[in-house]
This record gives sequence, C-alpha cells and structure tokens, in this order.
Amino acid sequence: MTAMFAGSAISTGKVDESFFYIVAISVVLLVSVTIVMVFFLFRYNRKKHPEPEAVREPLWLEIVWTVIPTILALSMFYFGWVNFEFIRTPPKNAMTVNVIGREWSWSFTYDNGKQSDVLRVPLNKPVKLILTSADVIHSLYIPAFRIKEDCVPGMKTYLWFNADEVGTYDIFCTEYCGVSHSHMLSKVIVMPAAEYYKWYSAEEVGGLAAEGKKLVQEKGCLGCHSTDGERKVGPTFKGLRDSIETVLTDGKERKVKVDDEYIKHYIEHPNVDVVKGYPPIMPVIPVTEGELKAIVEYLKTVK
Ligand code: HEC
Ligand SMILES: [Cu+2]
Repeated sequence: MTAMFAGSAISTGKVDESFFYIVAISVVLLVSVTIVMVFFLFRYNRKKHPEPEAVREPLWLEIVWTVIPTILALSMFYFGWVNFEFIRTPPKNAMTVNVIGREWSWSFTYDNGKQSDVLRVPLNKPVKLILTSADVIHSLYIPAFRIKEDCVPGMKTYLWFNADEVGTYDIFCTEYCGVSHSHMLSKVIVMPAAEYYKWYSAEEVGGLAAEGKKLVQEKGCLGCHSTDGERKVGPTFKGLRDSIETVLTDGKERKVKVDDEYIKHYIEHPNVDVVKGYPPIMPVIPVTEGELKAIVEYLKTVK
C-alpha cells in the first residue's frame, strides 16, 4: 500500500473493515466452491457412472446450504450498513467547512470567513464538508480517509471525517470535468489543534492587496497559478509583475512588459495574448472593475 492510501481517519478503519470482511468471505467461497467443483468433476465422472441415477437431496443438506449463505450475505450487509451509516452521519459537534469545486480548483471557506485553497483541519476533531460546484459536476475524493462525494451545481452535498494523524493527504477530483481535470488537486493538512486555531484566527494583512489575495483564492486562480514559482497549468505569479514576457498574439511572438494594463487585459480577455510555452486554456472568469484592481495590486506583492 502506498502512503496515499495509509490510514489516517476514523472512516479509514470503518471502510477497510467492511471491505476486507467482504473480500475475505468472497475468497473463502471462491476457494471452497472451486475445490468442490473440481472434486465432483472426478467423483461423478461419466466414465465411472455411465448410467444416470435419480438423486434425492437430503433435507438437512438443503437447509445447511440455504441457511449458511443467507447468514453470510446478511452479515456482509450488516457490516456494510453499520459502517455506511457511520460515514454518512456527521456528529453534532462537527465543525463545518464549505467547499466549492470549480474548473479547475478547490476553495475552502471556514466559519469565520477565512478561505484557503488547501483544506486545513485540526487533529481529532470531526469536520463536516458542505460541497457544491460553481460550474460542472466535480467530485471530492480523499483516498486516505476513504471518503468521496459529488459536488453538484445548485445543490449541497456533504462528507465528514475525523482525522487522527497529523499529516498532509491528497485531494483529487474524481469526476471528469474538462481539460485540466487532472490538475484539479489539493491537500488536506491535519494540524495539532493549537496550531490550527492559531492559523484560523490569524488576521490577514489588510488593504487592497489582501483583498486581491483572497480573490485569487476564491476565483480559483491558484488552481492553475502558483505563487511560489512552481509551474502549474499556467505560469507562476511569482515575479510576474514587471517581468518581460514572450507572448503569442495571433500566432506572432512579441515581447511585452507586465504592467497594470497587461494584467487587466489578460484577465478580461484571456488567450488574446498567450504566454509562450503554455496551452491557451485560461478561462474567462468574471471579475468586477474593483476586483480587478485588487488582483493587480496583489500581484505586485508576489515576488
Ligand atoms: C484553468 C486554469 C487557469 C485559471 C483558473 C486561471 N488561469 Fe490565468 N492562465 C492560465 C494559462 C494556461 C495561462 C497562459 C496561457 C493562456 O493564455 O491561456 C494563464 C495566463 C495568465 C496571466 C498571464 C501570465 C504571464 O505570465 O504573462 C495572468 C496575469 C493570469 N493568467 C491571471 C489569472 C487570474 C487573475 C486568474 C483568476 C481570476 C486566472 N489567471 C485563472 C490558466 C489559468
Ligand atoms: Cu473537477
């Protein structure tokens, strides 16, 4: 098993329990039926019994092979049901986080309005995720916790988990949702409670740039653009401001200086200029004039 699938929440154990129970019964049945089948192949071979005989099954045998499989099937149902109910019933004291999936990023909003593009949660605390989508159907999947649920536009769905190990775990979108579906990734970061609450209550630095920072999270820009120099689907925002870019305009290469105008124009009319070396897939994301200003201000601070 890879680290990605290592256990780390209560739901992990519950799902594995049902899964391995059913697998174990299936293996026992497969092996025993196959052995009996092969045995009968020889025992009742036509050469040994050229004349067919009328066989009357003993009643006790009929009862045994009806009752035992019934009990086995019901026990599988029982385990599955109990654990299903567990993972579908969030405890009353769960903290909630609102999740929006969009082409092609995740954003997480906490009770106090704080937002992030990775999910941060405290250790040993039940967390209820309320899911929706801003565009098409996505599906939030956390393999390490064995939980998955669709994010449907205009509808709210939910998941819950209780992480019991500090660490960082993968989040995937498991609904094929468009060109950059495979880049629709994020992380769950499970932190010791004290550390989490410190992060949760930390004030963001004020001003227009701070608003811009919030916007690029909310609008899903960070799904395609990093702020630390990493190449994602699109170019990084790090050091973008005042750099000289080579862009293709109508297939012709030209050099431009990245200033207010360039950034505004780019966001409002993506793919008129296309940064060299990147696919022309930046979506049109509606922003107001005010939001645009804030984003431009913020990008000045990403060095
Ligand atoms: C689906 C992925 C995606 C999303 C979401 C996205 N972009 Fe982009 N962006 C790209 C790609 C790819 C390019 C370069 C190629 C192109 O023009 O499509 C780009 C280019 C840019 C550029 C020019 C960068 C440079 O190096 O010259 C800016 C500025 C930009 N995006 C801002 C934004 C902002 C702000 C948002 C959020 C409102 C955003 N992008 C959302 C994919 C994305
Ligand atoms: Cu998706």
